[in-house]
Amino acid sequence: MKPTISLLAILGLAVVFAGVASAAVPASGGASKHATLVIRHQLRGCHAWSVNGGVYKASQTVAIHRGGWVSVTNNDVMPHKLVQTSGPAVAFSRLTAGTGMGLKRTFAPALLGRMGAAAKISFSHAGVYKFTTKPGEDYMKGMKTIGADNVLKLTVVVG
Ligand SMILES: [Cu+2]
Repeated sequence: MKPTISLLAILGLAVVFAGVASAAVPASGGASKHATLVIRHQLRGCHAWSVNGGVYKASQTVAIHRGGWVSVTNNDVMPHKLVQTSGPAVAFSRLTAGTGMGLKRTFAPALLGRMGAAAKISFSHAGVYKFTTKPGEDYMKGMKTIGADNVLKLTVVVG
């Protein structure tokens, strides 16, 4: 009987280890090198953003490999300034200043001040980073929305 009991014990341990291994994989299906976010204007809540073409929501979470990056494109009808609220220091760089409506003056890379403006946030350290945006004035008058304006939030988990 003894060998059978130890075999059962080994099988039990194997199940435990398999459980630990699967728990270590993020629900999103794993980290990637980069993620692409797009901010859009919408009637309810004024704006929302999507990750890699997914559902538009106010709050998003992405998992990124160390050394990876997140890009944010602003297609809203108002500027959005990217603001980091926690985590190690990051570097913002401009992908494009945008070509459509928006600010006539020059602006820093973290300020997405024209329609189509895009910036890249690079992550060289592991950690949990949090961002929000500070919206500016509408580019044109008469934009109607329903409900309070969404506060855009982004959590980036870098491993
Ligand atoms: Cu908006």
